Amino acid sequence: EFQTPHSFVYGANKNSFADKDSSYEQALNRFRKRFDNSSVVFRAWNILPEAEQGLSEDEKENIIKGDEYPPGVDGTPVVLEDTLRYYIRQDIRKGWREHAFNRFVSDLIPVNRTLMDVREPWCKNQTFSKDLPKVTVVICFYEEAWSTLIRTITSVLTRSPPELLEQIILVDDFSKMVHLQTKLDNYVNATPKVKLIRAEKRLGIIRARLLPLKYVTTPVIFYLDSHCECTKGWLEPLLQRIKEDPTAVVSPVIDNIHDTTFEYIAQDANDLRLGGFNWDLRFNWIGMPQDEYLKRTNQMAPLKTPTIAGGLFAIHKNFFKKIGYYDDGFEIWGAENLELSFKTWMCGGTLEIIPCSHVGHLFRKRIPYDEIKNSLKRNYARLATVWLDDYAKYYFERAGNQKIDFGNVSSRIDLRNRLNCKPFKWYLENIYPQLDLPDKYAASGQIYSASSPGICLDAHPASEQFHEAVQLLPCHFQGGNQFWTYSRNGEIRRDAFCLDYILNCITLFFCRNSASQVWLYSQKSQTIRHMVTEQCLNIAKFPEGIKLILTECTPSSSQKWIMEHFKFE
Ligand code: LR7
Ligand code: MN
Repeated sequence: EFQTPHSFVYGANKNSFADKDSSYEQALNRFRKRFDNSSVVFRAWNILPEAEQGLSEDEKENIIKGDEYPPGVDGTPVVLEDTLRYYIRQDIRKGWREHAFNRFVSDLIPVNRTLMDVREPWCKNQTFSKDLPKVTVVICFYEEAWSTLIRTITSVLTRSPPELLEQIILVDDFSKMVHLQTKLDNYVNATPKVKLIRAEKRLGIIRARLLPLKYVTTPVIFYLDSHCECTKGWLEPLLQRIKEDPTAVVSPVIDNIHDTTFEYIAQDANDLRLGGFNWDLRFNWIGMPQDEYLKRTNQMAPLKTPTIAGGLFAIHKNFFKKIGYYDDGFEIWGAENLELSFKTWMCGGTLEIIPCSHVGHLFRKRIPYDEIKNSLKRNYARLATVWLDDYAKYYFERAGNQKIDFGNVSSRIDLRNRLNCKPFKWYLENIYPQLDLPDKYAASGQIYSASSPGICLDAHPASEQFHEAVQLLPCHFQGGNQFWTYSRNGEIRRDAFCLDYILNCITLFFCRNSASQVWLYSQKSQTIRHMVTEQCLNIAKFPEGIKLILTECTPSSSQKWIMEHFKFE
């Protein structure tokens, strides 16, 4: 079996690039010119395995060092040559399969790669108290790749003021991958400030986060995902804010580490994203309300946010305890971020994003845990039952009102009562007024064919390839991609996306107040007529199956639709 040479990449590059390189800026510019802003990964690499046999370790390292600058330096993207050898292509595929990101590319990038200082100039002159509270950084991981994990740890160690960083506690959530066993023990033993706790069985991210609490000796805890990179100055502004107000739960600006090229892509400082959610209780990014934005006089000031993504935040140990940590009935993944967000606001704290603190996170397009499907519904049901009051019905309606066993939540309800937390109505009115209530819609639920009952309109939320057509699929009664609302101005929508007709394709696209997104439903004729084309939604039979098309309106039964919960004006 061919052994991938990843391990020498670390050897070769371990100390090859340091922040303090004096000619660094110049070097970087040369580098950029040469590679047109991206680094084509070494040809030397591609030939290495054949040469390998006769080479000493030193010589191997030199081949890799042969290139002036290591790939991914300064957060630049790494683009692979397209003529890679078969075994390398295999290896790339394996990385995607196991981690849902390009592990091969990650493995080429030094674990101590440099990043650009992405902060706005006004952040760089900020002054901090002399006696900021110390922090413990907790990183939970499950089957994480070696290079992403070590790069996360390295970025914390090298970019945190040593006097503020007490320790990093790694929590292994019962991973099986070989590199996370002895090799990791050895790394931890050799690395000051880094501790490792191993779960004895798979706990899921939420319970894994609770595991190290008894070892935390500092006032502040910072939770971090296992595939992140902290940038210069990330820590101080977070600690400063918690020192000022220990009930503030604070998140850095979360930048993107590209899943394919590992490019570090910072958020637009003039349009920072806040956290929101929809009635399916999924987290989403929302824009800053315009009036808030205009009111801002100090661009370093914290931004109040309705929710946080959940993976990267700092919290005072005592406040975390006061609000009852997390619901430890949450399994594997999800819902804990909204629980923390709701109860922070409702039980006396504030939730904020700190514009001067930037941390990159590797966003994945797919969640690589098969187990989450069932646990997610359970988690959401617990969350809705404990925190949403009467509004829980919107979640359950959206989830198809399925009966599911979500365990006992009485201790969580007790907690809420004991803390005397505010009602969810208060939260919605004061903290997240942007969120629409489904009640204001003329219909909500499934849209199904009146002539072939059991056939529903089904669509993925628009993605990069927005031309994915809306499909006709068997109704599954679970909400999800078959949940629609019909707004009083004729949009058939799901959250921020609207049914649209673009380039002869019936698709989902961002709602944009366009006539092409207006659909007129007549309860009498049961037709859905597209305002611009004056044609009707119709089921057409093709050899491959049935498709949704627009045709001239006729009384044909294939044009008859039923909108669930349709209400008269
Ligand atoms: O069973 C598990 N045990 C774990 O320890 C499953 C996962 N994990 C670890 C995993 O290795 C990772 O470090 O938990 C962390 C989060 O899981 P990811 O990275 O696979 O998922 P994610 O980045 O989509 O997770 C987001 O949503 C989660 C819901 O439970 C958590 O709140 C994550 O912390 C959160 N991540 C972020 O907020 C980073 C910004 C992304 C966004 C949006
Ligand atoms: Mn993550």
